[in-house]
Amino acid sequence: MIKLYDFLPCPFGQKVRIVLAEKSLSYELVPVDLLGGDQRKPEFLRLNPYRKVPVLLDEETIVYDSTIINEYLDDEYPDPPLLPSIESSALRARARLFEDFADTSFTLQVGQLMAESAKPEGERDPTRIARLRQTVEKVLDYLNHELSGQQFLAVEFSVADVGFAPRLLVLKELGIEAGTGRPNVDGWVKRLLERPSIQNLQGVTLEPLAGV
Ligand SMILES: N[C@@H](CCC(=O)N[C@@H](CS)C(=O)NCC(=O)O)C(=O)O
Repeated sequence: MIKLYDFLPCPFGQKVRIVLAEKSLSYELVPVDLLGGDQRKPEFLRLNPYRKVPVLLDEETIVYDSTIINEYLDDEYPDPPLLPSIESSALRARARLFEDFADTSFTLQVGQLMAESAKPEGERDPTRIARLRQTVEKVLDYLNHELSGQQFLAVEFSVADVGFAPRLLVLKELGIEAGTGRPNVDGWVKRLLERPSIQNLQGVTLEPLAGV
């Protein structure tokens, strides 16, 4: 039985839960209370010395970091595949580049915007909010360009799309209309929302891990 150590609002854990659902893999969810400091307990540090969720335990195999977990799941449970075929190295690289780009240039920035927007009015920094909003809008413009003529970022649905899904789901609540003026993003988001793995994702909320 697979175990997933996770904190439901974590967007990186959400990436892994989308992949587990896409592959119809059953698993036990082991909650890690990040707000209560569970990640610093010795028993958790034995699983992940970096003190972060998600961590996947598959029999004897321990894997951490959402990107590496999702690649492990695709290697170990290849059906349905969530990376382009092994013959298409260039397309596999494109999927990996977009997954990395989602983590480093979108998810974190949306998280910062969530954190800043959640502050009481007097403590909020409107300049920072405007800057973060502009960054997110620029990423959406770029995605709109890259999605031209294709349904998903690497032709078929893949880990690249999974990488963006968790934070795409909160944009509306932050007042950002991803699809407005971006027809390719609009179609893409609609296609993502048709997938039960994304529709039924738990923990999609602006609170309480607003800063991550
Ligand atoms: N690169 C990691 C990032 C994981 C991460 O940042 N997890 C956050 C929660 S969303 C965490 O566990 N934070 C705990 C801490 O920093 O104390 C991944 O993709 O899994």
